[in-house]
Amino acid sequence: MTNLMFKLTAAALVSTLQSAIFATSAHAHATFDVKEAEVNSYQRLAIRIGHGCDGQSTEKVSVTIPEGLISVKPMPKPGWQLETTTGDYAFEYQLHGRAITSGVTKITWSGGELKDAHYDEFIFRTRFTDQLTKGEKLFIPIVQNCPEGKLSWSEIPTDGQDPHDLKRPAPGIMIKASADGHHQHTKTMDVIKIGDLEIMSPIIRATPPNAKVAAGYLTIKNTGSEADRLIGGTTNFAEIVEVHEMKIDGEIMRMREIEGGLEIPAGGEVTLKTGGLHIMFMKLKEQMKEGDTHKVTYQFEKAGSIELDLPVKKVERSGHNHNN
Ligand SMILES: [Cu+2]
Repeated sequence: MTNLMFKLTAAALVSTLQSAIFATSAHAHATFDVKEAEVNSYQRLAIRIGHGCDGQSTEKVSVTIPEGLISVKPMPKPGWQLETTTGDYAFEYQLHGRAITSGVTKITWSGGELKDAHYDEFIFRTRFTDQLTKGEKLFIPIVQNCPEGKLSWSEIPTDGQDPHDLKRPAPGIMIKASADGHHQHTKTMDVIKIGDLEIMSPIIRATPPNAKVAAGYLTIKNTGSEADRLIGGTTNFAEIVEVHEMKIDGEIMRMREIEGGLEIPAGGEVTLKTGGLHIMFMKLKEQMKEGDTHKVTYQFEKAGSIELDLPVKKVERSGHNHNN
């Protein structure tokens, strides 16, 4: 279960990292005014730039918006040119009954002058979706440009890394559950057994027309005494079926195949869900329409293969528990 270990370690490092930031706040890094945010809520975030690059003025500040933040609106700043880049999200979000599939992915304020001796804030508003993992820190990379050179606040502690080694940490925001607490999805699905494994709530996520990929989610419990691995699958509606994880790579949130498959530890349970581990159906041959079912064969290293009839569902993000 490398991925979960990574997350736990990263979470453990965060508090240390936090104190490191405070300890050196005299040489303030690029930080946010806000330290935590609830999912399914709008938040105003101010990027605080505490110094220039080696005495030089800052003339450009840009922020890369990670997956899971939508409805991004930057605040214009007198004396600075504002520019946004938009792009497709990896996932589809539901907001007020509408599907949101793209939006601002990068904001740049440029052409101004913030002297090394001065301090300023760069502000944007965004919605934190419940695709974000609660209890973990979301890192938001920021790049600060000066006439000669730049500072890239994009380092993220990885498994086993001492956060004190990070010279340029990406500022992070702790993700909290929404106060109404209604978004937990109930696990009342039928349990499908294969060997020592129990599969629950396997679904395919509905896609917009012409989508090239679709995601699949499920929970796998291992009641045996040996670890097993989900190594892939096959289906008629997509050419490739892979098990993916999400990782921040430099400044970009990327997904990639888990090499060697996803471990289901003995006595453990692994949930593939939005924003994290997922099955990726690639080179889709048809649209995944809500209400349809499709046959998919999942393959485990020890338990073998199992063919399932998977329902296509719209994955809601409204924060309430629809009859899922
Ligand atoms: Cu993927």
